[in-house]
Amino acid sequence: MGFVILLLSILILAAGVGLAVATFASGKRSAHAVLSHRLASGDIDVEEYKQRLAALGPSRAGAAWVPAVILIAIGLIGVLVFAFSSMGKGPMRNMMGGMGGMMNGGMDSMMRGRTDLTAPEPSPGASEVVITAKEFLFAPREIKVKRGETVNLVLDNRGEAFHTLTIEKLDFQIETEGGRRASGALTADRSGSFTVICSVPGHEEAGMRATLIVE
Ligand SMILES: [Cu+2]
Repeated sequence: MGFVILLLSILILAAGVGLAVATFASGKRSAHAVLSHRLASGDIDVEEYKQRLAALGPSRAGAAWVPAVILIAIGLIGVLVFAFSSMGKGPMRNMMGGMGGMMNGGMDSMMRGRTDLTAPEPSPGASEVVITAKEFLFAPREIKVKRGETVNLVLDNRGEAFHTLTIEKLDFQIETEGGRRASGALTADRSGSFTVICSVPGHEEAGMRATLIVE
């Protein structure tokens, strides 16, 4: 949009300059200019010049410049408007983009929990550990895996809402809409007890919490 305005302004500006040149050229050929020239070259004397000038009436040379001046003014204003608006655009856009990103991130995490975590694709042949999710719990509440062993964790979302199965300490998350399944390969390389939650805000507090025990 801004670019179109700039292009239009430049065209108007060019037209104005063109008209100014034409006005200047035609001014040189105007009756008044011819009279002045004839006076200067001694073709006519001052008396005759004055008589002819009076007969011609007032010069319109000034008025001839009006359209050119208007066009140039409009063109310049357009270019300036574009310059000013694009001056604010760089940082402005970044700011707006940042704000938009923040808002999107906020909205996203409201609806979808952690958006920065994923899980590797399920590993073919690995054993499956299915965890059922619904509003608002996981079942079972405790799962066990062996350290170093790859298992495919399956989130069976039997609820209505979007849920995640998130193990923050292992950077692991699978997620899915209600009524669907998601799975990912989990290889825990250290033993211990890890908290499993749904990362959608409020869901953990509502009861979507389980424990992964790595033996
Ligand atoms: Cu949830």
